[in-house]
Amino acid sequence: MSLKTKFPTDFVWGTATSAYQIEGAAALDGRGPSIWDAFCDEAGRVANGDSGDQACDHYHRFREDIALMADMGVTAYRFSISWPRILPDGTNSTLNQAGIDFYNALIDCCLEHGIQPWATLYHWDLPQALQEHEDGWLNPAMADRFADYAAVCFEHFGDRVKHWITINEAWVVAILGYGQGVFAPGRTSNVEPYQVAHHLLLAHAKAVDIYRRQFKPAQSGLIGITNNCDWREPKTDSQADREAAQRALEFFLAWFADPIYLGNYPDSMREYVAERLPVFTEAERDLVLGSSDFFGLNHYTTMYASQSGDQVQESAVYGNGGLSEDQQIDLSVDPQWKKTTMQWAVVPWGCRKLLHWIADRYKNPPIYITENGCAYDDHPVDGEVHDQARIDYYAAYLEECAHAIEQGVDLRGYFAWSMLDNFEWASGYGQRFGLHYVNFETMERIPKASARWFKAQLNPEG
Ligand code: GBH
Repeated sequence: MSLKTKFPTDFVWGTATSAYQIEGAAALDGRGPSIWDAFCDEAGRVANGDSGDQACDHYHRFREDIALMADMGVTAYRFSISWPRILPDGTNSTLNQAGIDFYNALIDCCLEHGIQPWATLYHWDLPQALQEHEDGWLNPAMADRFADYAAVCFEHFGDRVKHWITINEAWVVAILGYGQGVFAPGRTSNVEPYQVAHHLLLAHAKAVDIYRRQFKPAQSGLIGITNNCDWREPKTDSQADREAAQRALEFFLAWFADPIYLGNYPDSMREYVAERLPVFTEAERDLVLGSSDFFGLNHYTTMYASQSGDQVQESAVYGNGGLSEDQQIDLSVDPQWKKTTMQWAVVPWGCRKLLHWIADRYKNPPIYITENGCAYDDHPVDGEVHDQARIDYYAAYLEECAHAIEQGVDLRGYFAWSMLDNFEWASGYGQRFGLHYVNFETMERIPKASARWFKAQLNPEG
């Protein structure tokens, strides 16, 4: 029996990418630099000195890539729009027509193949001019800059794009960009992440407000935000560890989802972060509350959480799940768990538990998993890539998704990360998440065994 039969017939099946990770053509056709171009230029920031200058050259090869998606049988493609390709200096004083043309062609190509375009407006590539001259996401004015840019996208693409995602993973921007400093713009602080997060939430909400008032009446699409969350399992059955795991999830996901679904930051954060946590004005609260038509979720892995002792634990790869001293939490993994090359543990049941946690806390919202996937050390052997571990990962995670749906969770779609091997941020090209292998010298694409497996699941009749 194919996997597809375990899901509702209108379930959305897709793959996902993001602009800076695949497009390349960084200096072409009027694109302005982003904070990731600048970050890659700083010595020691990205493994191997890699950058997204060429990436997968998707800018020139999108037709081939979309044909590969169509061949898999997916019905949706989640991509992101590069803000500096549309507005090179970040402001709408200069519109880059070549950028508009590119996304028009991309969107049309999707539709010609029967693939619904799901567009993310911000997947971390802030125009460098806004960072340099306006202090980026530390500046509350970024929310208006973002809303202006979003409106340009709605105006040009909203006749065909019916699913919008405002911000990808505000947690990553705040924590990895401003807390741990391992992502652009590379700052380390225990105050700035909370300010940046506040501004990202307001940016999201302003864009949604504009969409709903000015565009939705004619375009009638849906708009939401995508947050990321790894599952946190209590390390022991003790009351302290159960509270620790709950608190860890609140600092991870409820940080962003509570204001949108419940109207404020979680109590635990207000208590533990205290005066460093911004306070919503009444007008802000009203703007943010109810500002997502669906619950976008990126999920990859699971860790145990326990109440921290005196020693704050050192990081795994991207660190300890946030500012752990603020949470008073220690994280660990079971040595039995398999790991991907990112060192992230493969724990399929964590995905089901997280889906239930969201359904319980937010009154069963419609959820789309907008990213789930894994990196392995893939290489072609006689022209084929045998990534059985990736097939096992997807099969097991999707099995847990099917269970969650059976048990009443309103999960409506699933996007595999990623369509292609690509520029994996601070890891450069050293981590391969793709369903398709990319030879970064020749730019040749090879569907991995996992892509063929997906195809078989999605086309049970062959
Ligand atoms: C996503 O972020 C991004 O949206 C995407 O661009 C990226 O390519 C993809 O994932 C793969 O990285 O070190 O064990 O504590 C992922 C967010 C946050 C997920 C940190 C894993 C750390 C696990 N990640 N989390 S651990």
